[in-house]
Amino acid sequence: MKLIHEVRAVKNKKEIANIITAQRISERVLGNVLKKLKSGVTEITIAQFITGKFAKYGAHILSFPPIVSFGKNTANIHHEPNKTKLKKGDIVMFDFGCTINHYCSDMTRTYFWGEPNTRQKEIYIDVLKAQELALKKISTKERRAKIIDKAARGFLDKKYGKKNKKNFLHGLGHGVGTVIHEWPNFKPKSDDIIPIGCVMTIEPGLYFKGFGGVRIEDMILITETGYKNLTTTPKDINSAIL
Ligand SMILES: [Mn+2]
Repeated sequence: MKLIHEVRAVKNKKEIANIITAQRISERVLGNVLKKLKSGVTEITIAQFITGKFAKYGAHILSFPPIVSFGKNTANIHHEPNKTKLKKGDIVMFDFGCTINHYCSDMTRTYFWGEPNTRQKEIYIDVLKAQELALKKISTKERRAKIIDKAARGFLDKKYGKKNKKNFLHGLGHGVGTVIHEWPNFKPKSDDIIPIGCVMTIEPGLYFKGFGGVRIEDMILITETGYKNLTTTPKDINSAIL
């Protein structure tokens, strides 16, 4: 017999359509946000702008309170938007999503306000590479959560050494449905097998206290042949430089 969380993880067409609609609205909001950014604007102003835009587009219930972080605040994965002002050279992180008919979306994008320095750029490219490695693993029909997590984490561990144990504290991703974090989970010790038809996030990150962090999060649908990426917002390094 299948356990309830296993049944719930597999989405039907209608559920997937709701998640995709929620994601498209999020992408539209992110587009609005990028135009709204200017030096001196505060995180809280942008967070309120995000909530307002979602409401305007008919998404009144969000997946979770929007995360907006500037500069070194990007190193804190639990950062709550405050009066920090955007300034040239900052890393900028947005993590938000909304619900449509109770189904959530989830996305993170990291940007640079002005040309990034060498270290910022390197971290971004490595996080993106880690995400690509995980996606590549899934495209080979790998379904063991810990092996998929390892594809991304192994690469970052190798490059950033033991310190990385402190820098990539969260799992590689989680199931998304009527709640924002649901079974299954990409984690180093997870015994989960990812079923076909479930929606997962792939969200590697690197965080350096006092410097800043980068996380790139896409939402994917696990398919028979691999996966379908439900996130369309660009994430290449050039798109990340504002
Ligand atoms: Mn997430």
